[in-house]
Amino acid sequence: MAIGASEPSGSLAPWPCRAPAHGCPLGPGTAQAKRRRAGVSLGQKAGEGCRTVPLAGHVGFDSLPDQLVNKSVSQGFCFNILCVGETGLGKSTLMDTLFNTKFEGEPATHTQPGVQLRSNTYDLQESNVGLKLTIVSTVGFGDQINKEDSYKPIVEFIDAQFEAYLQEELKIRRVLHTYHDSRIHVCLYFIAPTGHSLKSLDLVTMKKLDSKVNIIPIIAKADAISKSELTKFKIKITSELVSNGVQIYQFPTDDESVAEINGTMNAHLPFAVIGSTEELKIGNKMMRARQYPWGTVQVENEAHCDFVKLREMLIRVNMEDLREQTHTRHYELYRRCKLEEMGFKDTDPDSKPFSLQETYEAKRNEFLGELQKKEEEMRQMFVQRVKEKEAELKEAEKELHEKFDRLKKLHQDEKKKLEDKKKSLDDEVNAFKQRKTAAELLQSQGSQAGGSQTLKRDKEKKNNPWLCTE
Ligand SMILES: Nc1nc2c(ncn2[C@@H]2O[C@H](COP(=O)(O)OP(=O)(O)O)[C@@H](O)[C@H]2O)c(=O)[nH]1
Ligand SMILES: [Mg+2]
Repeated sequence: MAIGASEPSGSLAPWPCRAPAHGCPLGPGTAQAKRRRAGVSLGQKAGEGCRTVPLAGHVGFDSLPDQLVNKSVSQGFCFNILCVGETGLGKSTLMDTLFNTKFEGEPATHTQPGVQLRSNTYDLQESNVGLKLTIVSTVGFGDQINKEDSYKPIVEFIDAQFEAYLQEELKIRRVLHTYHDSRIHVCLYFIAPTGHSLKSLDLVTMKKLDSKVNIIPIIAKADAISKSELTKFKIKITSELVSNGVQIYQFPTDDESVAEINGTMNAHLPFAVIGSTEELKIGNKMMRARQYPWGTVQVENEAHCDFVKLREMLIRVNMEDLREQTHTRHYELYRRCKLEEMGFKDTDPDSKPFSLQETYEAKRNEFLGELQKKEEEMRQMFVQRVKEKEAELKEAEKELHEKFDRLKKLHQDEKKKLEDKKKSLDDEVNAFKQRKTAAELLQSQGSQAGGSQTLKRDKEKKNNPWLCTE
């Protein structure tokens, strides 16, 4: 997407562009960056013991800054903006207005269950300078009943970008010059034009973010507030930020070329801005403006709002400082905390320098010691468990034996009882058989005796027919 160069139509003069520092080859070489980053002490150290010698003629290393400019221009730049603010405060509109284009994107709804961050990257071109611009916007911010954790996804997102950069930096084969740096360079914090005071959500969120990102607070939709109210509102916001210890980004005043304008602009914070994608014909010029039944608000008119101030400060004057502060202050803090958390230190307990190698060795030994200790503990635990299991098994075996013995005895008793019973039954059967044999014998004797008597009676009946036998 190509964007044409736009001249500031406000009264601010075009300031000289500040030289880029980190993350691009331009940084380390520029006099400005050197002065600001390394400070005097480093310069003195480097110069110690060196003799200044005059040159008899032109050598050519005075072209070094040009070489660096050419190199970084061919590589291109990247800039990442985070817009934090309630839904509908004009974040998307302001981005379109700032970059004089229409970034695609659907307007967010107020029905989000939580806060999400939506990130879009665009390639922009102005003259021969390429810019990879990432715009991250909060979706659903301020739309929930419970806003206690609304800041968390934002903090997590910023940390995730630092972590990704740190991981790239720690790689053996790192490619930082082609790496897409997604660290947030500036957070535009959109304050609702209430004219009262900051909401607690705004204070809490800014407080949580101030050590992680450069915050520029802005009063959104400034056309909704009168001039006198706006002055009071700005004072109120500033005093609330100070009393709550919220550190907002200050435009740097240590560089002579921009010290004056930056100093003046610091006093104008928070900027009151108006956004519009609508172009209206004012006089004989087309201008971005908002039209109302009672008149027209011009976005780029400094008597109407601070939009031009914001654009100049953010893009034309301090874009490189924002990038540099992100790297040297915020990322450095994240990196330090993270490495300390991992056990890395610069000095030993006696404040002697500790090399990375030594730290690694110490950490490795500590880890191995811990591993051995854990192994020993596990071994002990295993032996203990085996012993316990063995005792349990022995107990179970004993119980089984006892049960077996009991059953065996029971069985023997039963068997003995049955044998006794069988014996008595056998005896009974034998006695019965004897009685039966005796009875049969008696019966057969009886029947023989009965037969001879009948014969005798038959004979007597023949001889005496009148004899009655019954
Ligand atoms: N009055 C006024 N309305 C604005 C301004 N900027 C944006 N708007 C309007 O506010 C509404 C929401 O804007 P949008 O950019 O989608 O808000 P976002 O949800 O914060 O991205 C749109 O109707 C815009 O036209 C402004 O500066 N003043
Ligand atoms: Mg939006």
